[in-house]
Amino acid sequence: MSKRPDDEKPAPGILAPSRRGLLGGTAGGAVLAGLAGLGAFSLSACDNTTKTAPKSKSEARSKTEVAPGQLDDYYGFWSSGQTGEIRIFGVPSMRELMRIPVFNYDGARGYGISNPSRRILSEGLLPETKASLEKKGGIFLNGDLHHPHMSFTDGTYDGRYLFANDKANTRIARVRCDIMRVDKIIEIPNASDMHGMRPQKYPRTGYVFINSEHRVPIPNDGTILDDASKYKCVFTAVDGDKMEVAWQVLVDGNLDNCDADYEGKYAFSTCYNSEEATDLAGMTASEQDWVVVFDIAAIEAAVKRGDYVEMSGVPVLDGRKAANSPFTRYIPISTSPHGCNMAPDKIHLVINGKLSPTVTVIDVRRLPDLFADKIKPRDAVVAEPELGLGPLHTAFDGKGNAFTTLFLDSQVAMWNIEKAVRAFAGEQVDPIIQKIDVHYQPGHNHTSMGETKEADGKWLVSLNKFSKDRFLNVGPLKPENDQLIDISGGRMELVHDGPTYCEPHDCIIVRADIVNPRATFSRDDPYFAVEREWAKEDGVDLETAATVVRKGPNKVRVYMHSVAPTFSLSEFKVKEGDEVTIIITNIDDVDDLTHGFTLGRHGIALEIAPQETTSVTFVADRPGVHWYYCQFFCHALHMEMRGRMLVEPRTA
Ligand code: CUK
Ligand code: CUA
Repeated sequence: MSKRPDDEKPAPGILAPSRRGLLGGTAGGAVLAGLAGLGAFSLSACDNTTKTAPKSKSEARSKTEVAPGQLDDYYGFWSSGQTGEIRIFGVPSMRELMRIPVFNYDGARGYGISNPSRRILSEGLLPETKASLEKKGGIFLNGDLHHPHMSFTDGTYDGRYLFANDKANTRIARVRCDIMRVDKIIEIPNASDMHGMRPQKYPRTGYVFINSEHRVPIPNDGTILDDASKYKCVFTAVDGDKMEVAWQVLVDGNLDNCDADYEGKYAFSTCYNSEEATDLAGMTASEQDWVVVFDIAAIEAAVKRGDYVEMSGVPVLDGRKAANSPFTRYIPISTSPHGCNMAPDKIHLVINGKLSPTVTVIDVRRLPDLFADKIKPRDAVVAEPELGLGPLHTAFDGKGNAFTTLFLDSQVAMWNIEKAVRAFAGEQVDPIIQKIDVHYQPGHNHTSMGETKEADGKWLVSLNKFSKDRFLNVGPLKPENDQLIDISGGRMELVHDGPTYCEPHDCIIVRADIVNPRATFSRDDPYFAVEREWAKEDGVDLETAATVVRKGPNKVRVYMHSVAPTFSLSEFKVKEGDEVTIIITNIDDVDDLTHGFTLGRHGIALEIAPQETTSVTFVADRPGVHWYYCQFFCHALHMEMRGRMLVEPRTA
C-alpha cells in the first residue's frame, strides 16, 4: 500500500503542519480568495499557541466523566442547522439526551403527522404561504435552525422558553421548556431568511430580536429583480409572550447576527453588504460595514404615536442611514463582520471581524451620547484587538476574559477585555492570553451561562465545522466536531471531542437547576385543547374513551385510550372514503411510560406521552384490515399492544 505524505498520522490531538495547511487551502481558500483586493491584513504575531497535546486518557476523562447514574451539571441546547431540530445535551458529559423537533419532520415523534404538531406548523404562516402550501401537504418539511436561545428574566435564563430561528423558511419558533415541545411557530412578514436571533435580556423576554439576512424586494411580487433600490432589509422584534411581530425597522445592508444589552435599552446587529449588492463581488467591494444599534425606547415611542407605515399588518419604521433616523446608529466596522456578543460585564459588546483579523469592542455606556450626536460613531469603540484569521464568534467567562473562534486558523483565542481596552488606548500590553488548536474550522462557541450575567467560567464548547481525521471515516459527509474545553483553571484545556450531525451552528449551556421539565403532561395542557373541545362536543370522556362517533356521511372520530399494554379499542370499523380522526389518550401516569400509535400502510405514527391526548386525521381510502400498534417499548407485552382498523368498501 503506497503512502501519501499526509498519511503520517500525528498523535491524537496534534496536527501535523502539512495537514493544517491543507485545510487552509480548502475551507479557508474560498474565503481568502474573496479577500483579494481588500488590502493586506497581517497575521497575528502571537506565539503563545497551545498545541492540544494528548492528555493521558484518565486525566482527560476525569474532567468530563459523569459516572453511570450520575447527572450532568448543565443542559446544553444545541441547534442543528439544516436538520431543523434542537438537541438537548448533558454538559460536561456531552451525551445527547433528547431531540426537540422544531422545523423538521420527525417520524419517531409523529411531529408533522399528529394534528397538534400540524397546527403548530401551519397556524402561524402568512396567508400567501398557506395558500401555496395547501397543494403540497400544508406544511414545510424542512428548516435551517441556527440559533437556540432561552428566555431571560433580569439578565439571566429563566427556564420558561427556548426560541429559535429558521433561516430557510423565514420563521421563528418557541419551545415550552416545561414539556420540551414547540408550542408556536410564526413566519415573519416583509423579510427573507431570518438569521441572527437573541432574546431581550432585561428586564425580561419580552422581545425576541431577529434579523432578516437577505434583502428582498418589497413588495416581492415578481415584478422586481434587478432594481437594487427596491430591495429592503428589516430588523424585527417579536413579542415572545404573544408570538406576534411587535415592530420592524428598515435598515441599510444585510443584517447578520444580533444581541441585546443588559439594560433593556439597545439591540445590536452586525450588518454587511453596505454596498447593497446582490452578488459576492458587490457585497465585499467596500472595506467597511457596520454594527447597527437600535434604540428600543425611541422605537416604542414612535410605534405608540402611530408614527410608522403598516406593511403586512406590522408597524414598520424607517431606520435607514439616509432617513437620519432617531431609531438607529451605524458604527463603522471593517467589512463583513459576523458574530455579535454582549459581555456579561454589561458594558462591552464584541463584534467579530470575520474577514478582518480583529474584533471590535464597543462600550455601551457611550451609546446615549452617540444617539444624542455628542460623539461620532467610531468614538463608541474602545478596543480592537487583532486575534488571528477569521474571528466568527466570542464567548465569555464572567471574569473579564473572552474566547473568540478563529475559523481560518482553526483556533480559539482567549483574551482579556480590559487589557484590549488599555492596548487600544496606547499602552504596551498584549491582550491575548492563550490560543489553542481546535479541530477544525470553528464557527460558534459558547461558555457555561456565558450569555447571561451569571457566566460562570467553567466550560467552553467550540462548534467546529470540520472533523476530517478525528473520527472513523463514515463516508463523504463527516460529522462536525463539538469540542469541550475546560476553562475553570483560567486557561483553556481541550478535554472532549463530540461528533454531531449536521449542522449545529450554535448552542447554549444552562445550569441544570434552571430547567425543570414535567415528567408527565397535565390533563389540562393547552397542547391538546382542540382535542378536549372535540371530546366535549361529542360527549366523550377522553380518559375512558373507546368509541367511534360518526360526524357525517364521510367523517368519523375514533376515541380510544391506552394503558400498557392495551388500546381500549382492539378493533374499529370505518367506511372507505371516510375522513377519520383518531383521538388517543395515554392514561398511564408513570414517569417514562410513553406509548405510540402506528397505523400500518398509512404513514402514521404518533408519540403519546404519559397523560397526553393526541390525534391524527387521514382519509381511509384502502378497504381492508389495517393493523395499528404501539411503537414505544412500554411493557413486557408491548408487542401485543395492537388492534385492527377495518375499512369497509362503499357499495353505493
Ligand atoms: S451563524 Cu453559523 S457559524 Cu448562522 Cu450564528 Cu456564525
Ligand atoms: Cu404501548 Cu408499547
